[in-house]
Amino acid sequence: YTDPHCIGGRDGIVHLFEWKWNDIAAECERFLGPYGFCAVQTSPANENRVVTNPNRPWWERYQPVSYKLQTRSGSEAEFRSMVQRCNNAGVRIYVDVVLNHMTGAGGNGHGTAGTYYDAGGLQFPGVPYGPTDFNDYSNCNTWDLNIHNYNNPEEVRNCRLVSLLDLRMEKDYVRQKAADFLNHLLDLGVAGFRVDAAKHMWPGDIIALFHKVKSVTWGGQPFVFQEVIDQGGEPIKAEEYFATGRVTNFKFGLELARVFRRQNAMKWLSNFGVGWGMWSSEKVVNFIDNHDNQRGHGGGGGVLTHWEPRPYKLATAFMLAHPYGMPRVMSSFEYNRANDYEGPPHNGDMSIKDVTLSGMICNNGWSCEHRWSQIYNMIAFRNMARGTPIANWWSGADYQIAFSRGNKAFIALNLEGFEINQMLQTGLPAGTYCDVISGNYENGQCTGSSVTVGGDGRANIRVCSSCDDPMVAIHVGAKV
Ligand code: AAO
Repeated sequence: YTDPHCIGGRDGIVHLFEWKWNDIAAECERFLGPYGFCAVQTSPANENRVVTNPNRPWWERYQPVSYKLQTRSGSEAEFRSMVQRCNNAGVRIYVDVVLNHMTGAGGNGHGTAGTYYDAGGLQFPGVPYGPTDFNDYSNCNTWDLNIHNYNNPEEVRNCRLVSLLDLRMEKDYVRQKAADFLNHLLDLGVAGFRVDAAKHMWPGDIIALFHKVKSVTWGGQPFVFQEVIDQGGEPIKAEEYFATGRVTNFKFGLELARVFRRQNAMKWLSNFGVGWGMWSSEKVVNFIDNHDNQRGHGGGGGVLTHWEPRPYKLATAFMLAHPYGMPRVMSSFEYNRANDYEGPPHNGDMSIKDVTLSGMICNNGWSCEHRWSQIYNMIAFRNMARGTPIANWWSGADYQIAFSRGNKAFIALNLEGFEINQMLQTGLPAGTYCDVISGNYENGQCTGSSVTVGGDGRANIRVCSSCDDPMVAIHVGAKV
């Protein structure tokens, strides 16, 4: 379950948070395929509760009503077409799947596909699930059936996460319904899954569930990365989930936030990865921020986000330049930061707004960090550097580092109050290379600055200090 099924040496996921299926399909064709992204993580695809208080928060998508593929992102037909168009563009689709629970407790109504549910009576006829399909006082011992103590693994797995009705995944019937849902997505051509709230399911139940799950249409197990928030300090460990794939590495963004906020010297990054107490490279999906912690949910606080563009771009560039793990780039929408619930840009009828473009820039309230040149150019850097180790590590001062990826790519980053102006070994063949941070490589030319590497692999590397993007990155795919 750890193979991401990337096509053609690509690496790198972009989470197109709350995007509509038609917009994702277009983005695969016009941008993600040409710029070398491996895959898209989508928002949950199955029917969810329509929450009106607050009005249509982003988090309503984490309250399943059924496994019908009809949400504010689009219909099953649109989903199917997206998967086909993205696969044809060489871009894989990973779906965020919510298997741990159904809606929050209490109330009834109709979901985004019009299916009736009664959360008070534990009835979800669209699946169907009934009262015996949920955990209850027989195995959850808290007074209100909610999780209160993360130091008690039984409670975390058998009780309700923020009152969300907790499915009894020990039942074969429940596993089968979840597996049927995943198999349907696989039939439509998806390559993998982000498993929401995996920490709240027993590892053994997830293994049994995946025994019922088929291969991807072109063969091989689906790619699985499980959301397990393990930042140390709790008894549930991410490694309990390795049998069914990778885990989301929540240590990664926290550590890099400290470095790029100048709270921990950049030079210590020389052994970043396993050397920093993180899991092995093929077991992690890494990210600077995610849809929860960028707005204070899910262990939020402390991470860098697009609201702090300067350190955010540095941290993202470091993530993409570094060989450790599989990286995921967040692509956000703008919202009022006082309202952590605020949903995606919407029209008067609460339908989600289209993603529109002016050149490379997204409009209509979509932030599109993945279209920032400093980020997409580093995706190309990463693809070029694939399979090569870190070499030529240099650190001048506490907050000045440089390294190469074999003889394919080289990056230097500076957070000191003075420039880097230094002859450094880049590892690259002689030639002139575009700095892909200050500009692009277009029609054989650099639109930004360039770096000239001599026959001995050395180059005069200059990195500004008080500028917007104090880093320089070059690679063999952008040689003039
Ligand atoms: C909404 C309302 C609720 C209401 C509920 C039901 O907000 O008030 O009760 O509906 O009506 C999202 C939103 C929720 C929303 C939910 C359903 O974030 O606000 O609830 O949709 O609509 C835990 C889980 C983790 C989860 C995270 C949010 O372990 O799985 O909470 N993330 C996923 C999704 C997320 C989604 C769901 C799950 C549910 O990504 O978008 O929720 O499908 C500790 C624990 C973590 C725990 C956090 C948060 O973290 O370790 O496991 O995450 O607490 O409670 C330090 C520690 C760190 C700790 C952190 C915070 O940083 O190092 O470990 O402090 O204490």
